[in-house]
Amino acid sequence: MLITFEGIEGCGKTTQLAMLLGHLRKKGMDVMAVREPGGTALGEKVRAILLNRHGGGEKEGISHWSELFLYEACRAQLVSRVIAPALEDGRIVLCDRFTDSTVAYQGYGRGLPLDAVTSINGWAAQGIRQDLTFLIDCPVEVGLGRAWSRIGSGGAAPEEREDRFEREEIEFHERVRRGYLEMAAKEPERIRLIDGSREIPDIHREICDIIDGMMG
Ligand code: Z5A
Repeated sequence: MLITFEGIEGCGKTTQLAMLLGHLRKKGMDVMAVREPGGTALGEKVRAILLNRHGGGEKEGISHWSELFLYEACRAQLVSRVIAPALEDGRIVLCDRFTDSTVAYQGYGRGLPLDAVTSINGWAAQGIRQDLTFLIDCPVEVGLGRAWSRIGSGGAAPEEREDRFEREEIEFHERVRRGYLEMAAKEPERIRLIDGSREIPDIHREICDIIDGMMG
C-alpha cells in the first residue's frame, strides 16, 4: 500500500507522516517512509540542486521544464530502487510528496500544461499509483509562517535558508493550494482533505481514524 502526504509548504505533512509511521509501527505493521525529492543517493543529489543548496552556480536559473524533469528523474529512481521493491515485498510505504506535488507545483504553480505533467508523472512512477493521499490543507500565510519561523528560529540547517521556494511570491503558493484543492475535489475517495490549521494531535487523530477504519 502506498500512502502519500501532500500540501503546501509548512502545512505539517512531514510532522503527520512521522506520527503515522509511529502509529503503524506500534500496531506491528511493516511500514517504511520516504520523501520526494530524494530517498535515493541520486535523488538526494538532485534534491540539493533543486532546492538550490549547492551554493550558487545557478546564475542562469533552472527552467520550468528542466525543473519538471529533475523531479521526475528523482521519482523514477525512487520508484525503481525503493518503492516498487517495497510494495512487492508487501510493505506499507509512506511517501512525503509524490506525483500530486508535480501537478500542483509544476502544473498549477509554474503553469506547465497539466496533461504533459500528468503523462510524464505516469512514466516516472512506472504505473505505481497512490492508494491513499492525505492532503493537509491550510492557508498559505499559515504554512509559510510556520516554515519561515522554523528557519528563523534556527531549526533548519544554514543551507536550507537558501530554499528558493521560500522566496517565491505568495501568489505562486496560492496557485499550488488551489491546484491541490481542485485535485481533491476530483478524486475525493483517494485524496482525503485534512484541515491542517488545527493542533498537531487533532490532525493526527483524524488521520489515524481514517487509517484504522481502512485497515482494521
Ligand atoms: N516539489 C515540486 O515542486 N515538485 C515535485 O514534484 C515535488 C516537490 C515532489 C521540497 O519539498 C520542495 O519540492 C517543495 C515542493 C517541491 N517546495 N516547496 N514549497 P519538501 O516536502 O521537502 O519541503 P516543504 O514542502 O517545504 O515542506 P516543509 O517545509 O518540510 O513543511 P511540511 O512538511 O509541510 O511541514 P512540517 O515540516 O511538518 O512542519 C513545518 C513546521 O510547522 C515545523 O516546525 C512543525 O513543527 C510545525 N507544525 C507542523 N504542523 C503544525 C500544526 N498543526 N500547528 C502548528 N505548527 C505545526
